[in-house]
Amino acid sequence: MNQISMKKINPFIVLAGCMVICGIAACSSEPTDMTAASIIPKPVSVTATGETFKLGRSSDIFVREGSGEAAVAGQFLADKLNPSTGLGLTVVSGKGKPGRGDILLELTGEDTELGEEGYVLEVTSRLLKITANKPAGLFYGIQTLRQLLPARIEMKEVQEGPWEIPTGVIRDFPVYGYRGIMRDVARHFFGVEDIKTFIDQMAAYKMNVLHLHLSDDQGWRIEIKSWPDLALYGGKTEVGGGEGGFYTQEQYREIVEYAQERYVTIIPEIDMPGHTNAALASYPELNKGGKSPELYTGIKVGFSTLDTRSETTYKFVDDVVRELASMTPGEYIHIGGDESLVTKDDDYVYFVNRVQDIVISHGKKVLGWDEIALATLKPNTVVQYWARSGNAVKGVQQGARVLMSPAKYAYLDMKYDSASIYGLNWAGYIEADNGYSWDPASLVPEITAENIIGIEAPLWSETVSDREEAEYLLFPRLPGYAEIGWTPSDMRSWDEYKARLADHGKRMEAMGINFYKSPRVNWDNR
Ligand code: IFG
Repeated sequence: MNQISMKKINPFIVLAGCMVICGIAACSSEPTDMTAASIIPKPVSVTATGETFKLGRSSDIFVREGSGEAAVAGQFLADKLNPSTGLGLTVVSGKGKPGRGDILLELTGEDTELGEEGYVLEVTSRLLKITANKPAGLFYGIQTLRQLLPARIEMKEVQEGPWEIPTGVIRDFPVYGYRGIMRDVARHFFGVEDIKTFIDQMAAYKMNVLHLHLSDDQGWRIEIKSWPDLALYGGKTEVGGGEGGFYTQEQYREIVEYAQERYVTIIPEIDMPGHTNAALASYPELNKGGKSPELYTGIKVGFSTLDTRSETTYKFVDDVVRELASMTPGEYIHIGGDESLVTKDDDYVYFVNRVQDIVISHGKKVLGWDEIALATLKPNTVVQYWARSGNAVKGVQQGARVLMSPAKYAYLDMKYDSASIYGLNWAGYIEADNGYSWDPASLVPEITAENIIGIEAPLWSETVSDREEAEYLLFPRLPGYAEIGWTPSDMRSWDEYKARLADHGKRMEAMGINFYKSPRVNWDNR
């Protein structure tokens, strides 16, 4: 056997050889394990095939000839990838075949299990393909694609490459069709740009409903042309006495359109008969006795009520609902109904029954806080469980579906702990793990999965007045609610999720989100 004698081998050659091999090894730090990617919400199934797909200068986004909806999705993707990659990706419609490094977006419509929001993401070393039945599915596949790329993809200025994605197949679709957040723009007003920024943030986590709490004791935030002083006077201030504000109908339509482009449905809430001081202060004729109260800038609740036995009140409600319905493409209008502590029970029930008929007469369905279950619910009315499960169960017994927003687990205005800078604590503290570790379908025994339309996490704004303060409470808990709404509960555990959430710290930073660095998460993932 021709043994190579060790004394003949030059040590420097051995060293050089090792460096070359290490060099190759180092450049092969390419991502090849798709199951190691930190995707939130966790997809239903991920299969890795162990190679790497590379986006490069020659990459394009292909859509089939004539598929306008796929082209819109493609442009959304290009607008998200180009600023940080500098690759100048363009959408190519119909001409030629996708080549190495291209992305293909295709509406197929054959995979019933995917429903309207599901997608399949197939990545080989040559091609990245997203297929779906409906455009929303393409949109959600794109959100997953963003999370398969390094966090720096979310930066607004050009970053160093490479832009590599592990190969494999993801099949994914949501558990609940209603995955929502509520923003209270009444206690403190948040302008159009803040709301648009938030819509982008929630859509990145596949959430699809934004409930806007547009009126309360402290402010009326939407222009109603037939009752102009509601916004002009009732919108003049806010908690703490600041300048308040309101959305003109044009601005509201702008928000609705921006949301629709991101598959987010806007649900407007006019809270009544309680929480109505701003409206009562704007129009004396709305008050029993014809005298208006002062504008209110504190944070007490339960002290106001509309005059539920006055026909002027129902003309007011009909005018407001008509104008709101005419600029709201979504199927629901939220009528509030919470904490009507100075409304007599029979007056409250009479009011809720009549207001349901008004909303339905304008072609919309009713959503309301769980107290509305004390009334006779119309067939499509949905009860939003926030405080008393007994009310929600009364709703189920009437055949209503339930929107799960249990304050103890889902109220984003609850402090993380006693040291939190913002937030309240009447429902208890909600750290990142508490907000994640619950299952809507087993929280209340009498409320089962088929009774549940979905989940919503409300951010009441008594203690937050601008985007950074709101983001401190919204994140990092929002991704957890997104996952509860999307991913089967038997696939979820805090111990596994918290490592993925930790990886999203860099992603939230790149998105400019002022998130709370919860000590329950090992953000350095070391
Ligand atoms: N409850 C009130 C909100 C707000 C909240 C703050 C509901 C439905 C307490 N009603 O939650 O207006 O004040 O945590």
